Amino acid sequence: MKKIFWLISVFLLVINSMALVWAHEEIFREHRYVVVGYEMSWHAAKAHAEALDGYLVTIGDEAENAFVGNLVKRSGYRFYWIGLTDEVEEGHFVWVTGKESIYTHFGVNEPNNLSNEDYIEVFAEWGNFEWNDIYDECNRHGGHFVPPNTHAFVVEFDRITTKVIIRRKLATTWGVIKQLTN
Ligand code: MMA
Ligand code: CA
Repeated sequence: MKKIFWLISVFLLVINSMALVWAHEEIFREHRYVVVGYEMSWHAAKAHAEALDGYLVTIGDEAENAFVGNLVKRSGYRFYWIGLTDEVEEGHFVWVTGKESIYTHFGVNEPNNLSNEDYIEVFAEWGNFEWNDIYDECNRHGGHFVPPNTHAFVVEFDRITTKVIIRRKLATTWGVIKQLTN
């Protein structure tokens, strides 16, 4: 009887710890995109993306912007980092991959660099997935409150890395994942 109790406890512990990270993935134009539901600064998200052998998502046109936005929205998150910053030179936006920023999708009056905002995030609930520059923090929006568990980041992979590999890498980084689905 005691043994069963312990077995059930361990089982519940494992199930519970699996609820730490949500990750959703999908393929678009031969690239794989993974939404990682883990709240952290832009720099930390960038480092995690690179640790997975990917990079914070780069967005080259309207179709890709809509694809990424809808993927995040379906996965239930409200805000997400993309791989764009002007931290080196104010007003000069570059992608984490070094690519020049040509296509942009900033909201009206953005980027406004309010108190020196250098990192680009998207509010998935804004109609057309418009971009905003913000601080290197995932939960400080001036007077606006960002509820917990709403901020994610999107990792892009050039090659079609298999789900199994990504799952293993995510597991190595965070130990556990709750879901990896289309
Ligand atoms: C407003 C707007 C943005 C700015 C955030 C900071 C909600 O949007 O001024 O440009 O980044 O506030 O909270
Ligand atoms: Ca802004």
